[in-house]
Amino acid sequence: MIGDVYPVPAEIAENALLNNEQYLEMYKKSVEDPDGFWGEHGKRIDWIKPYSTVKNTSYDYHNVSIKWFEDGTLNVAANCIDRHLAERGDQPAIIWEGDEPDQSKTITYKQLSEAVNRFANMMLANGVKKGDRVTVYMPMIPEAAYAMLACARIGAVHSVVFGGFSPDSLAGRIEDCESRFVITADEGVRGGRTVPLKENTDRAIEKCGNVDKVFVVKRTGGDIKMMEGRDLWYHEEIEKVSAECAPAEMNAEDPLFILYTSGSTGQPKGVMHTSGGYLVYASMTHQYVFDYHPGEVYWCTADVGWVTGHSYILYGPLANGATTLMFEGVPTYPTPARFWEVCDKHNVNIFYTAPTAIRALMGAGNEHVTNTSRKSLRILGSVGEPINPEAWLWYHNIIGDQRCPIVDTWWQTETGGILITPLPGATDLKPGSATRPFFGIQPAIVDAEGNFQEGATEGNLVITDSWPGQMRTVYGDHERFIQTYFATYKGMYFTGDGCRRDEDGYYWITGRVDDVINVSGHRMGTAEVESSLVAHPDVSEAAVVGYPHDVKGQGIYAYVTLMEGLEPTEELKKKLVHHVRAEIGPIASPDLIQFAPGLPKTRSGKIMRRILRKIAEDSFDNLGDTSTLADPTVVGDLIDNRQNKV
Ligand code: 6R9
Repeated sequence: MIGDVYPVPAEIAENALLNNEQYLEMYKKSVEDPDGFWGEHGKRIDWIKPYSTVKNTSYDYHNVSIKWFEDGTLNVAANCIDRHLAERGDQPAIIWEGDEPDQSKTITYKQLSEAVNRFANMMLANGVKKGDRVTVYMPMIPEAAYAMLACARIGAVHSVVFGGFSPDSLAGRIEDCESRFVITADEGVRGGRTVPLKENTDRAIEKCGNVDKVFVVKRTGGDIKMMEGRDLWYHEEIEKVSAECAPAEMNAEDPLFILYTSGSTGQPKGVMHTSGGYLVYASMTHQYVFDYHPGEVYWCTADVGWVTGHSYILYGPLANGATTLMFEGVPTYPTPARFWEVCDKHNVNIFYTAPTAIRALMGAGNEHVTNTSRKSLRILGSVGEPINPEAWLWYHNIIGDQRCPIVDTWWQTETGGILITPLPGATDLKPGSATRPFFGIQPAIVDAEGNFQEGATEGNLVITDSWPGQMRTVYGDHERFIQTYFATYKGMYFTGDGCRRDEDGYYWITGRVDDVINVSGHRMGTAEVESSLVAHPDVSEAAVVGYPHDVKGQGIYAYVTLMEGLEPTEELKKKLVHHVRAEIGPIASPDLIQFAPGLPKTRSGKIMRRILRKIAEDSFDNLGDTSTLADPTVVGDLIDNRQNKV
């Protein structure tokens, strides 16, 4: 029940890697002696040249600098592949489940090794060099993993762009990191529909230019255009190169990847992660948070286009020699039983998904679940947004048959890995709480002025010291990195999340406190949607806020002021939705559009989003002070015309 505490089940406790006492002891050491703690745990991966220093970090506002294991050298791909070959060469590294239920295949560590080496040699043969940025715009097929690992093998920096993004969004990301290489597929397939990835790539390159080579993987055999001299078929090129490729020796602080993410202002930022600390942190969190035991089948349902796919489909599990399942499709295709059928088909032991998927499947009815066995499941995980206790309980009672602990893992693209989470054998669970910090993580709650709040309290979540998986900079803009994360509360990393801490020291994330909205676990900056809307010739002004949505968590609510003399029609609304989809991608589609003759503004012209948020949330009685508005009468009109939930 909501409010109950769920203790560690006896059968989990028996075999768990860590119990509560061990957690407490390790946690204490990790924060009291970070050098000693990470110096020891850094050895969990293979180094070419061992590090002699561990932590060298400064959160000083004037000089933010984050370095871990800085004189060590390693290769991330060799850690994810080569070092497992002797012991588990024939073990499945990746189990791929296609969009259609009759399509699946298994890639052993040996096969992964050959595929990645060929991929790497193909890139080298076509001019990709250490340090070059390579954009990966791929469906969820094994070649996406090969591409990322091949970059890591030769020291190229991948920038994966989610396949649901539009040509414009792709172009912006190619341009921002000056990427001269793109890896894509002819088409993707999801939920029975095709996605024109190559065509989108062509359109993106028309906009941004400067791309030398496009490597194209054949997924569907669909009709696409290949540009002579620029576009190369992967299946042809890998035949021309050897299956041996020596891993590049990389410094711990050499970049591993860039991943674009939305913030409260401006265009998406290129979050940059480096090699050594990231891999140590991803692998350690994967092992302990999911209580991973050798031989287990682990499935994270994310897309590799998001950070969860980077750290917990690819790098964490493979560094640990795990078997990781990669799913091309969607939870409801062909039926809402798909997830559980896949669990039975591949004997999945650990299952990690997002609350939005759980809520959608919850609405589809229990018979889709109860017709499957799910006996192999041991641990369940949640990520991406706060999980409401109702969804937690359904996940626990119906999916896990009350046997499986749920790890509600809080983290961000910026953090590289999980920061606040239960550990299956150590933590008593409370539905809706991400519970306690992982090793080395020092969360704190501050008020608006940055004063620490002690004990049971609520406020803004900050982290007071660095951990190895933390992002190092915003690609090409270190100042923006400092301003975004270290300027609000000087000397601390500001997460952008609100948070409550209860009397047991458990953390409850309450959601973003900035202008970022979380739609189905995906981050969207309101500013991005606004600038897309105002780019439409019919729009004079737009303001976008989030509102509570039963399945998506938050929906996108757009207030739009039209150009003088234009008629507000339903058809125009559809046009605007279509426009945003085409400009950014389907995930940015407004759910509701309200035409507003005027927006509430202060006398200095600042839009008062607080009021717009309240109206979108349907809480009209609590609008706060509206007396400072330039024209207080607009508020009445906005309330009268509030759009109904769909
Ligand atoms: C990993 C990932 C980060 C934002 C984060 C927060 C929300 C993620 C959560 C959660 C509550 C959880 N978030 N996990 N909120 N409980 N377990 O999702 O990264 O896409 O960068 O989003 O997602 O608001 O700040 P990212």
